[in-house]
Amino acid sequence: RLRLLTPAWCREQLKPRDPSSHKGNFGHVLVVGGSQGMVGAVALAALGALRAGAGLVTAAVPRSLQDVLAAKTTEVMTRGLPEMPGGVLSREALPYILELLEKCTVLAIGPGLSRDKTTVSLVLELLPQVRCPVVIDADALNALAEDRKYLREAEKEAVLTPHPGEMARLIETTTAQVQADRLGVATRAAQDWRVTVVLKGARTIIASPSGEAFINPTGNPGMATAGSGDVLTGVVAGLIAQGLPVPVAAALGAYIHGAAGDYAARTQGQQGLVAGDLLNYLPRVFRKLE
Ligand code: NPW
Ligand code: AMP
Ligand code: MG
Repeated sequence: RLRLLTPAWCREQLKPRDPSSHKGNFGHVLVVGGSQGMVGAVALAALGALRAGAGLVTAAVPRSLQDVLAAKTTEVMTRGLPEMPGGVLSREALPYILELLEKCTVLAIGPGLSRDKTTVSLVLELLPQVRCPVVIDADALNALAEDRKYLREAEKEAVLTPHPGEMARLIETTTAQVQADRLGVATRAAQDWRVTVVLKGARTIIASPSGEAFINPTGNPGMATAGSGDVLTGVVAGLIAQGLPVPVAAALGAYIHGAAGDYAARTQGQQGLVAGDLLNYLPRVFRKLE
């Protein structure tokens, strides 16, 4: 059951906005990520969620990064969390994140978190307690690669968005092995762990726990640039926030993210494309699908 994503399919998934709707109708995304030197990843994810139409976005980062994040993301609400020396999240952040989640529709976790040991243990302790859908990316995936209990055992509504290197860590193999059987790797992981898997890279594969898989035709090598994936994480979370089923949001998000990259490449070329450009082109993609 492999389908090619098409504009027609994407159009069917997006509903017009009720004229009397308000921001509370479009969900609240919580982004948890960041560490000293990687606050940009959180900014890109948070703005990606807003550009995908989320009603509200809160981004929570180590306390020392909060002001910089706020300055970079005008429309995003920011929170500073307990941190360790070195500007990484400490385990004391756990109750604060759980409290923030009470008001949120979806959690996106991982961009820029770092692979610090304490942060890894925070992620591993947090995930089994999350009751809303969750988009797991970047260093949150690397945390799961150190302890797969959550993937094996937990009841969850989750999207994993690994690039081939992250997927290789998760299944203890090499990037080359992942690339040699992208469809097989993605579909097996989705079924084994009962999650939606977005295996990124040229021709992204989206595999759902039910055994359905999509292949994404959009995107270009101009998107092989720092922060591209962080934008995707936000877009998928933003679509989930608006009530789309998790596998649909994952597939639609991958298509739209790639299409934004294609717009950017058409007007500015591939070479100079940066992840922030994807944010600027997202509205055009949505308009074309409206
Ligand atoms: P190789 O070498 O080919 O075996 P890492 P990261 C592979 C944050 N960022 N096709 C490839 O492996 C992130 O959010 C922050 C094939 C490559 O060497 C994370 O938290 C930014 N292989 C953190 O940085 C902007 C592929 O994976 C290795 C592949 C680390 O994330 C940047 C690299 O993966 C960044 O987003 C493909 N398509 N793609 C910021 N401004 O704050 C990847 N690989 O070691 O997990 O490092 O992805 O940079
Ligand atoms: P990350 O490595 O997490 O920053 O994610 C990179 C993003 O850019 C993913 O969404 C990839 O699918 C996309 N991307 C990277 N290289 C290509 C490529 N050659 N063709 C299409 N999309 C790409
Ligand atoms: Mg990434």
